[in-house]
Amino acid sequence: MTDWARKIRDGDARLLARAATAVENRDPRGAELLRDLAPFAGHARIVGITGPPGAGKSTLVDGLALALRQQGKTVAILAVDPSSRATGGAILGDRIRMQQHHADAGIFIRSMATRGSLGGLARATRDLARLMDGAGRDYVLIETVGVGQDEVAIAGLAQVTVVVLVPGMGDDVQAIKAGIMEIADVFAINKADQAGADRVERELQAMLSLSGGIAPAIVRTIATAGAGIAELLAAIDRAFEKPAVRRTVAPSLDHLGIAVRALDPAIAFYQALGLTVEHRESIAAEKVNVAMLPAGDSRIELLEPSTPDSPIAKFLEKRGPGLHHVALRVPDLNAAVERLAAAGARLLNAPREGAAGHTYVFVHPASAGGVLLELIQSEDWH
Ligand SMILES: Nc1nc2c(ncn2[C@@H]2O[C@H](COP(=O)(O)OP(=O)(O)O)[C@@H](O)[C@H]2O)c(=O)[nH]1
Ligand SMILES: [Mg+2]
Repeated sequence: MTDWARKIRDGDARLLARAATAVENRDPRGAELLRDLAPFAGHARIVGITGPPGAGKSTLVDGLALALRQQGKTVAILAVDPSSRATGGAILGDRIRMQQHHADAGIFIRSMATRGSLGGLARATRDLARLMDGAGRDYVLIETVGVGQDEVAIAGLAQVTVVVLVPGMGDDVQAIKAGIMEIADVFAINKADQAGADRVERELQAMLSLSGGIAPAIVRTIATAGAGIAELLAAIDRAFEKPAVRRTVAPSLDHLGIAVRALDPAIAFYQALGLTVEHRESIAAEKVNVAMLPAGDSRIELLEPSTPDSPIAKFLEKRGPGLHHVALRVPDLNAAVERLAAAGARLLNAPREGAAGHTYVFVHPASAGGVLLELIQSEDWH
């Protein structure tokens, strides 16, 4: 782990801000940091707050952040506003609130309005959420304008999503239904101080009664007065207790293992492409020499047999050089193994500990689409 990653784990907020910029700018050091912090993923509660412009999302997020701070929780706020892409600057409201929270290192705020394409914005948001999670923030609040499909994709990063509605939306409730109603775990009817809150709630109830399934909570709030914030936070936390909630981050590609007859020429090839060797090692127990080359968020692992009876030598004999295995990092290896076993997959070993302090299992190619699959979980990954 780099010094940078260690300091961020220790809670250095200034470094975290610099790291966020590196990640947003897709600086290679940002990618390296995300890899270093990957073992700590899965801690944060990632909450999406979405709804039409002006609904009071930012005000609600501020209220939630303050309530969480009173509970001693650390918070990261990521405000995504694709609609103000053209303005070229931070969102005014967000700039004001950045000043308001400035003195509190327990609240990290980053607003993103001008990151080019929506795809880029979605990616930056995802990476920043991973950074905040890896850095140990207890809650990551992602504020997005819920209008189109891409915004829904950004909201899809969240484990629990709050959809903010306001009085006077009338038929808009129907319009919003198309995209974001399905993803709501909690509805906040904000601006409940204004006339029409009853009507929005009735329409919402009517719509939800038609849809079946587990009814999302509905909470009325007056964000500007701080009313209903505690109830909203309680509803969010309750949503995390539902079994259906994606409590854990989705698996990510840790590395691709490529069997080669000789390391050096293979390394030379990938170096010519611009990759660099992160480390080389000989693993006597597995009769293999390996070189790890980071590529973006994942890595290429070159494997060379170190003895004639090495499993890699056998692989080369049978299949020739090429893709040997795919390694996915999973947040909870035991849970993954349970699910796979229940699905009838062929596991090649019980979870066991590797040299680098991680646990892993191999899944037979017959179950994994023809390629050997390695599932990895880091020691300190909860
Ligand atoms: N009357 C009333 N105004 C509110 C409430 N919540 C937010 N506002 C105001 O609505 C405007 C938009 O709020 P903002 O949080 O920036 O909305 P966002 O665009 O959804 O982030 C601001 O002027 C807020 O002061 C509320 O509960 N009641
Ligand atoms: Mg806002």
